[in-house]
Amino acid sequence: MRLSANASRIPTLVACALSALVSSFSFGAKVSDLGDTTRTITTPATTQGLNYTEDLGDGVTLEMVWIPGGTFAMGSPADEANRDADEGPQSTTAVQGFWMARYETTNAQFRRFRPKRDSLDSEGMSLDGGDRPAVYVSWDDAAAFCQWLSERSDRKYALPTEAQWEYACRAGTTTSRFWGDSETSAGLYANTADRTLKGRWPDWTTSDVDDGYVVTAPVGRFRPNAFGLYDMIGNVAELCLSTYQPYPYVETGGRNEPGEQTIRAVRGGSWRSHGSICRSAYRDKNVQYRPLPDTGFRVVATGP
Ligand SMILES: [Ca+2]
Ligand SMILES: [Ca+2]
Repeated sequence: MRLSANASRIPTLVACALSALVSSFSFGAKVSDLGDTTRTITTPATTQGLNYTEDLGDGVTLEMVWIPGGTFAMGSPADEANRDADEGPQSTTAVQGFWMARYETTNAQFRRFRPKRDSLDSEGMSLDGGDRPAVYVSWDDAAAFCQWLSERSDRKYALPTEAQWEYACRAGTTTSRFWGDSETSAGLYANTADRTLKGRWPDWTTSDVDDGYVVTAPVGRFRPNAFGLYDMIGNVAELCLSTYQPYPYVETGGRNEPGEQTIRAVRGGSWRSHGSICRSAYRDKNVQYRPLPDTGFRVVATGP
């Protein structure tokens, strides 16, 4: 991986982890950010052999990307623009390698589990297209989907922990977004509350960007991050396995255990989110039984 202007901004510890992380990547493509930085996005090459596709039947598949393990600075630095207090303190967090779905779980995928389910609409705008992310999915619904997947596979599926989610979203970056720090570049990388939405609902508070979508977009329409993951920021906010607890993040203490009526972390912002909160470190939360029109999920997997 060729790091350009941003290299000097990466802390030593993270840089070492990043170096180990990307040592297996064999090629990259230079991408110019419209904001304040230019950086190099790498595409996993030698690790692509670890990627796999799960056949869900009826022509529906689930594409899984290998995320190499590493260490990263979790949370946002105190001087990050629009930072919320719950994003700190930052802590060095280790993540073992795992697979993550390349896309948010779609309605077509979820209907292989619950054939009659419907993602409904938002004020007359349909959310139910087969290639759009499933919404009005509670944490309990998402966990049940993971259990169903695990039973038909030799791998164990789950929702990502907050550490897995943020590590995967950042993909080696320490900027506020995986594309840099620019809020106005969001239209290239993420579906957020933009001018398109304001055109439909003028009273909404939106960012001065244009991504072309009022509500959910079909998955994979925007640029991916360096791991090849799409829509990590925006489109639908993503349910995590982790309960919503103060930082520093630790794996122990029941943070990632099952529960009932528990408040769970939700990450990445959505089509309803202003760009100021569509950042890698931003944390939202929701009680696990409540379905919402802008909240969905993607799965992770471990196993042979
Ligand atoms: Ca939008
Ligand atoms: Ca998302």
